[in-house]
Amino acid sequence: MQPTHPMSVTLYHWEPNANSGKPMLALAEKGVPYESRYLDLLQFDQHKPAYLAVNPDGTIPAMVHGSRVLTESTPMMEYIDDAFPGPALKPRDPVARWRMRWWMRFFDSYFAPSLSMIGWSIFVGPAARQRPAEELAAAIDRIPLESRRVAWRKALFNQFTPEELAESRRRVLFATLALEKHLSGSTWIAGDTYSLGDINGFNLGYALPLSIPEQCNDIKTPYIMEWLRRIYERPAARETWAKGRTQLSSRIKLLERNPGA
Ligand SMILES: N[C@@H](CCC(=O)N[C@@H](CS)C(=O)NCC(=O)O)C(=O)O
Repeated sequence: MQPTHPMSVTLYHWEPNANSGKPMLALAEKGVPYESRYLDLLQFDQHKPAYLAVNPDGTIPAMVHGSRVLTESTPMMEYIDDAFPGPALKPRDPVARWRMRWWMRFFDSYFAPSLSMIGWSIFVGPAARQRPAEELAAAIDRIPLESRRVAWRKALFNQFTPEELAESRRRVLFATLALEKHLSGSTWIAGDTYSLGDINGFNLGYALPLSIPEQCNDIKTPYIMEWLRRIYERPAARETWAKGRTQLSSRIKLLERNPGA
């Protein structure tokens, strides 16, 4: 498809998952065509010179719109909503907008770091750990941000402490219960309208029923389950998750109402 906007959009991303999935789904909801540049996080593509020339922090996602480079997935989603035509992804009502941003702050600063620590300890670390130790040490040395170097070192060398992991699990459970309570009285994160808050929460939580099956399921969290399924049924979500290449994003199939149908 030819770009229909005056300035073309290129998105550097990994799987439709967590931070990468946020602008992917927001662009799809707005109907904005974009050039997709897939970076394999497990191959450390995000620390290679070609990408550091785009985002010197070596983190994904990054979006290039014309000559402008945008980073940070949540403000990037706000930019996408403001800069392009298409359906509004922010409610007009100030209270609903505040609520959307309240939840995005909670997702980004509390829920996501805890869930991410668990994901890095059980998926990213073991998946990337297959290579020789010297190669991994050299890969870590090339990471520009100190905070990401620490995360990688812990994941690759299995250094998350039992206390850290227990605290993350406690936070994930607390946040899941808070979300269930909220959705029991609200169709969408911001109220009556689908918004960036839903896009943010979906990217974070679409696989919760697999990550914490005892606590997130049709009996214990029926409102979360229904909310996840409603988002997955949106054409933009189908289109976005079809871009996934690994088992990470294919976990989304657990949201099919009629598996195998
Ligand atoms: N706050 C940033 C976080 C970006 C970030 O850390 N992304 C992760 C992937 S979800 C990443 O790039 N990890 C690669 C690495 O640490 O090497 C955002 O929301 O965009």
